[in-house]
Amino acid sequence: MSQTAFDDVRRFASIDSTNRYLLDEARAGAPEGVVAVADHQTAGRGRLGRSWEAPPGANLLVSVLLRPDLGPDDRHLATTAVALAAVDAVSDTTGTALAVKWPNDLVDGQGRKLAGVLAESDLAPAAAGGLAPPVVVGIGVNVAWPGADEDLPPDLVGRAVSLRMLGGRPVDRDTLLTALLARLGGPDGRAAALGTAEGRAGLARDLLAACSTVGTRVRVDLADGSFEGTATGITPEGHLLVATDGDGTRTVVAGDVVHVRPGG
Ligand code: BT5
Repeated sequence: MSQTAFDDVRRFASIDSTNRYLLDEARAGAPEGVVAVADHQTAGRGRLGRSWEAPPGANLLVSVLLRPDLGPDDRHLATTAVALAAVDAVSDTTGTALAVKWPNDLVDGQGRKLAGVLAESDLAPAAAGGLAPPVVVGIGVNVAWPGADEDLPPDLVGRAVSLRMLGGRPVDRDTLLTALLARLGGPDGRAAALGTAEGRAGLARDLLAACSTVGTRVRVDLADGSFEGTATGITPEGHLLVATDGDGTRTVVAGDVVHVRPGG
């Protein structure tokens, strides 16, 4: 079982993207457990070419390098592991309870996004022999920015929130990072759970328990079309089950999703 410590923390005042940095390190043979954290990203990435906004010095911007023993169907659980570690870390440090909006957002009780998770893998044969393929999982957590709705670009007003706006116990970025890495690493951490069938089942169970999407009406936008229905559950691999209007239950795979929005 993996007992990675996540204690090789590399800090950057400014970098294009901590995910990009760790993917390059992974291609050069870096082991599981390297962490990259930045005060500022000049090209912070979201999914599908979208961007991640954060002014310098305000928020937690961090990526971790995993080399989990996961099949292609289970890969979404790497995102889940980091998302759940972050939910726990935010609760530990601020007392604030968050939910997971499937597939990759942490949201408050009003559905406003407090954090986003981006997993990127490189399935090419490892540069250094014998290493499992890397999955770099990055998370941006809004700690101090936005301070209020007025700070946000118009398209994010009412859709984004920060720990500062939520007003729990004040927390600094380093304290939150330490809590996150503690929840992720070690024998009982979320990363170790990726390595066993029992651990993966536990991640899927905990995702279901934390997930604000299940039980709601959703519109699922895929690259080749959209459909509506009611989200009814999460599979053991972390996929979303949606009872469609007239087309039975569909299993939605995170990698195929452009958006999951509230349905009509
Ligand atoms: C995500 O993508 O939510 C994944 C974000 C991952 C960011 C981390 S930071 C460290 C690491 N290094 C990187 O380069 N990235 C990772 P997605 O689901 O595609 O959401 C992106 C969308 O969220 C944008 O198009 C905006 O609408 C919105 N958004 C951007 N910045 C935001 C913020 N600070 N808070 C809330 N929403 C934001």
